[in-house]
Amino acid sequence: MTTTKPLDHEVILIGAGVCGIYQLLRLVELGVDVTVLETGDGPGGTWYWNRYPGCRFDSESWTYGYSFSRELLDEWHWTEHFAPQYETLRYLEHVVEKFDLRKYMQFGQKVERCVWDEEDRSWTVEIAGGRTLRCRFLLTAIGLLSAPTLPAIEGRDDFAGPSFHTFYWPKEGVDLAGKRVAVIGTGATGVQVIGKIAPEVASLTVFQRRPNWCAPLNNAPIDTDEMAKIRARYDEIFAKCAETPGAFIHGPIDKKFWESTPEERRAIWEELYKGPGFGIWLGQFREVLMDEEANAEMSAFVAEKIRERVHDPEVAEKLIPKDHGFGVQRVPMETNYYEAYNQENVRLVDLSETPIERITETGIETSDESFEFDVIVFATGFDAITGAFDRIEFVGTDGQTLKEKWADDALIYLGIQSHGFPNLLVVSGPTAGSASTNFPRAIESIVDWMTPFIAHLREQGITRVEANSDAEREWAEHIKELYQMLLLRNAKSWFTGYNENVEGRQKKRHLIYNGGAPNYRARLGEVAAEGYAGFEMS
Ligand code: NA7
Repeated sequence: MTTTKPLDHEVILIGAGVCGIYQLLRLVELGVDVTVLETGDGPGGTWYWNRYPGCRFDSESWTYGYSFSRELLDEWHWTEHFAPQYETLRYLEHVVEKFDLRKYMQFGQKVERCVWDEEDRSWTVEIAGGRTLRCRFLLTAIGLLSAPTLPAIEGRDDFAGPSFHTFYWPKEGVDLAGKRVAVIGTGATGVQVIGKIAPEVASLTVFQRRPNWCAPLNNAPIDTDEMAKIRARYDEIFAKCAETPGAFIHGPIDKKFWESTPEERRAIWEELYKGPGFGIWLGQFREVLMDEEANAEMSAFVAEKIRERVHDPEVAEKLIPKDHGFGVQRVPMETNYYEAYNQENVRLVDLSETPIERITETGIETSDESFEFDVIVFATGFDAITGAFDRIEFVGTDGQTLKEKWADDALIYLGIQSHGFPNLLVVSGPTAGSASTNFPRAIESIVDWMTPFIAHLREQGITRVEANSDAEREWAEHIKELYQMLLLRNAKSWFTGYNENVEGRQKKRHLIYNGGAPNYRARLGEVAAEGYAGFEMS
């Protein structure tokens, strides 16, 4: 099959975030003619967009950087164990400059529609503004949490002052000092914002629909000596991340929950609560995330902590989740979050008692009160994982769109390719190993698989590759089974693709690979060893 219309590029890669940057680098090394289309005005993806106060890693910084270059590891100094957004953005910009990748990137290019041309075995990519580009293979690195969602509250656009979703926090910054601020939403983002801005604003009113189980981040600075020690341990650090299910430095302990005494369990949790990052969530007994009873005991421990930290018992009770246990939704890591509620200028409004009725020109009205604000912050989350795909119209064989195909659940073999969408390769998306893990670690695994796969296609002169529908169905079954192992299957959160603000997303879906990063990696390896089983190539 020959292409009758000229191709602009062999590969178009959408997205210049953590995933796109590394995939680009490897394609350039391979000698592929590739261009990157990115909506933002610079690289960085998540770390380019989310500029809200308090935005920072929940992964240890030194586990989040790319591992492929010793030189890069040796020259970069993370200043904190959990780096703030601006430092991470600087890091990613540094990677782009160091490896001279900017010349392959086109910024301010919002992809709106991608259409498969069966005759030519190519994709036509339509960019906002009317430009189109054609390529043989289309790769997406469009982010897992890059489609922010605003709540459908009456009068949302009536507010006269500044109001924005945290994802679109103004680049030039917002001076909140002395302002009356509302924050709607208490997920990982809201919790970071609240802890950070509470001390500087005149008043902060938090509108909470459902509380989350939050735990202390326990961040600390890294000085030159400590950074040198971390550098010396990089091999050991990445080896540890390679063996844990979440690809974090924290993995489940060997001790069995039911073989330890309540006192022993408590002592372990006490230590973890004082320790850094996700240790309290992912570095403990496996059973806590799998067994209702074990989970209830752990939840009671964390509830006690909340009661200790929040002075007003009524407020403390409102901050303790009653509809789900610890760790079955994403655990927001906090700094000063619970203490913020002890400040005179901070107030919690429980929307389960007094729901928001409307947003007005001057503030927010609940069922029993009218509030005036200078700024309203929406920390209301994302149309997670598939949202970014839904916002681009991908038209595959027979005119079917990906959005239509994924209306009920995401069907995509290995999280890499969806049947009916030949030559469309997803580097980061639903059901792959990246969504539930320390992102760069999982991304490196996928890119290190994807790159030889593309090399194979080129070497063999393959111009069309499509995932087999049987392989796709089996993978979907496997993904569903993996959900059954974990309590998170019951959660109404982005882990199950649930979002009240998006039409049709009030139903649980299976968007995450819950089998652990090592198993996902092993599966990719087997598929490659079997000559890319499950992919039809011609
Ligand atoms: P999340 O974790 O999805 O949190 C969104 C929050 O917004 C959550 O507390 C929601 O309450 C709340 N929300 C959503 N819609 C409304 C309305 N209409 N009214 C009131 N409150 C609402 O998103 P985040 O940005 O915090 O975190 C996403 C990920 O980013 C995080 O996991 C990290 O990996 C990074 P709900 O719980 O649905 O009742």
